[in-house]
Amino acid sequence: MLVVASVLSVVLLVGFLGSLLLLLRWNRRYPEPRLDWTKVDTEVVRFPKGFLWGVATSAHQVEGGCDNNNWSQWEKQSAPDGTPRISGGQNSGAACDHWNLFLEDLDLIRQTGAGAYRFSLEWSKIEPRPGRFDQAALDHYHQVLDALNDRGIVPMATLHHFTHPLWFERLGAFEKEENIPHFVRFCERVFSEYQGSVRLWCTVNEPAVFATMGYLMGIFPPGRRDPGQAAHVLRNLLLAHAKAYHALKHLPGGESASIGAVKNIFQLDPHRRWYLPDWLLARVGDAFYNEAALHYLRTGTFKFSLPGVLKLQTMELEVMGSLDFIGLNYYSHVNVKLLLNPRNPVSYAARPGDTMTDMPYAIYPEGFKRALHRVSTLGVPIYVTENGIADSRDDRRAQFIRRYLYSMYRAMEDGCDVRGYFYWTLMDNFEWAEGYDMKFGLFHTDFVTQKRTLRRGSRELSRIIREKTGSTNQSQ
Ligand code: GCO
Repeated sequence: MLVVASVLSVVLLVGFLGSLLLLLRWNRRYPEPRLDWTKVDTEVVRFPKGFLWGVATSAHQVEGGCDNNNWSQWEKQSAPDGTPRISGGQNSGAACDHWNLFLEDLDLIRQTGAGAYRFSLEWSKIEPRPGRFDQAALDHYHQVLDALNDRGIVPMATLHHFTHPLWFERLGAFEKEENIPHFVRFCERVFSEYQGSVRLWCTVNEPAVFATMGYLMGIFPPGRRDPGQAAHVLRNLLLAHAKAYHALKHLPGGESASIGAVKNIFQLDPHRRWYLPDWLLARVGDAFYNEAALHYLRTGTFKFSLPGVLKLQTMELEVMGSLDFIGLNYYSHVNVKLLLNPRNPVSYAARPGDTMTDMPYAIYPEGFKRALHRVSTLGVPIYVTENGIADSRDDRRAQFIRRYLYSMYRAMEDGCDVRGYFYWTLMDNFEWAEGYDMKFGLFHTDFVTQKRTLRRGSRELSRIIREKTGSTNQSQ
């Protein structure tokens, strides 16, 4: 009797709170904020002097010759139903041959007007066997850093951007907390090597993407679909970040280095404003994808639960206070809709009328400002470590740049402490499961001749950097 009464009161309470929430938003057409862009003057933007404008890449996506990591193995495999892991059976192969063409590519950065470069150090090349560091690979990145220095380009180095050596993958990678010291040892080695030339360091890239794609959706290696494992991997990656952060801070040069983690934010917004299950679904998805990491970084407590499926709660105080800055990667949001189809219970379809990118998500600049406000709650400076559009026709890129930068400007006006912006990406490259089909580059890459050609739409970024930076009407 008592049980029935408590269940009923919970249902009533949820229903009451749900209706209240929806009533509060009754006058809005959509649950999420939307601007009428026909009324917005994007030319009002101004960015402070010293604002860091950059472009971003990652090793596996551009270097070529990555044949000893978790992705190189994955690219050779097929899914259980026989379909290749990468769209069209492609593999990263020679990629943009950036390993050999980096001098020319760094000249291209200058050509865009940007003055910073976010790139990643390929762990599998530097430490091909546990504890054995490859001098030629270490030397290579010294050459890259020297070339950046010669060109006056500020480096930002990422220590883990989705790839790690095969030996680490075989040990169970970030599935196991006891593997974290391997990552920390790698971080210490490369930090000691390069700290004289690199001030800005990103430990891990997008832990929630890594965990979701690899362990929940099975689209990235190792192709699992296990919510419990996904939650553990997410937590372990963030813990690995914190352990690396403290280890590096204790090394010579650690105090003056600026070390952060990179968080991707994709808002999960309810598709139907009036339908409570969509709100609940959005809430659960957001709890895993966004809030678990932010809460862990803020409080040192990692918690995630799926009623009846899993409950994970741990506390590691070292995670609190492990950020000199937060890197934000922002592209878009998704609208989630609960379907009455047990095989396929969630739809991520965009709203009718949305302008799509070539990836399966819409252009949603309003979300950029929301995401900046959200990561501001961490209380540390922000670098936008990625933002960009896959646009093979190059007919949306210029407007994308204008509107997203307008949103960033508005967030800064509101007080968000944004110190820099890195465009994803310098040139078309290997877009993970999508292979070479997605064209995110400021430069088009011809993968036969390795010729890079500046896209017309990309000039908008250069124009804004040139015309809108360093005016006096900003207090920062
Ligand atoms: C990611 C990575 C990048 C992607 C970029 C475009 O988010 O997956 O950080 O490596 O290429 O985001 O999707």
